[in-house]
Amino acid sequence: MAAHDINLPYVPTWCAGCGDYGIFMALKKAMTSLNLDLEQTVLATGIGCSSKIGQYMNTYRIETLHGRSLPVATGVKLANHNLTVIAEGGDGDGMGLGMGHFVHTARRNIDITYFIHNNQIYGLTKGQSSPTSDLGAVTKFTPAPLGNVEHPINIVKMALNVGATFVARAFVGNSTQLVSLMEQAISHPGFAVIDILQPCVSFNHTNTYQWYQQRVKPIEEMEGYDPADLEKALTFAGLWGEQIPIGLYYQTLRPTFQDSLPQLSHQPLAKQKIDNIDITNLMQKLY
Ligand SMILES: Cc1ncc(C[n+]2csc(CCOP(=O)(O)OP(=O)(O)O)c2C)c(N)n1
Ligand code: SF4
Repeated sequence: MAAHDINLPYVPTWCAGCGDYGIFMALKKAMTSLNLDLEQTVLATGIGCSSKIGQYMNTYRIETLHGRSLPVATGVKLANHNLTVIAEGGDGDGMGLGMGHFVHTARRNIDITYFIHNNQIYGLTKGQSSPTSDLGAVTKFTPAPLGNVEHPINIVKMALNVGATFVARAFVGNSTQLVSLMEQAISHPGFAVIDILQPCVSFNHTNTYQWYQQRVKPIEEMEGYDPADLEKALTFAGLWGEQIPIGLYYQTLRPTFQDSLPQLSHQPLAKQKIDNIDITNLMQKLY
């Protein structure tokens, strides 16, 4: 399979220069190098510019309600855990309406991969502040001189605190690292999260490609780096400003949800026989 085999015959409608293009290219490269079977791969997105990625990919895919990619992805994975399940969406989608689902997917260690396109703004609805917008960020919704007064959510810290077993931060301008992290995340058995820093060239004029280029630094070059150490990962996650570490913050192994339940672990639900199940009594009660 080549990356172009994943394309559908539609032209993406993202603005010229949008970081979503780089994430789209990186995902296709990662899927190609892992030689994923497109018929065994499912992509679940929310709603937003970033969530349109599913409209352009020749996998099984579903564009869910805003903030609902993770519960749908969870359902797919638990029904058939032979599938590779990837969820994707924006920072608004994942850290706003989707926040409750994010927490529970992580603590259950559902074996899915979650790529968050973090542009620190609501792109599709044209530039309101999002849960990851910096303090003081001036947007249409949070005008000058005050800007955004709400404390931002740090996706990496949040993922570490609620039990995600693979946590990384990437920058779309460092494609080689992004592809490699995507490959590792998809291969990881458990809930894997990548916070992908992605410029919105139309509505976020602060966190630009240049702004990130001046700040991002490979985490493995930083003193004391140890991706097996949760406390260290949390310390690095606190760095946001002059230096922003990018790379794998933390990885650990613990039983996934599907492996913890006997009714799921021996065989996917979708493959289990149902001809010996009689629901007549149940149906009678419902009438
Ligand atoms: C329940 C619900 N609330 C609000 C909306 C409107 N809405 C659509 S996309 C979006 C925000 C998109 O921002 P983000 O998730 O950060 O993605 P981006 O467009 O920046 O990639 C909102 C608020 C909606 N579709 N459904
Ligand atoms: S509005 Fe922003 S996030 Fe949406 S396509 Fe344009 S540049 Fe990308």
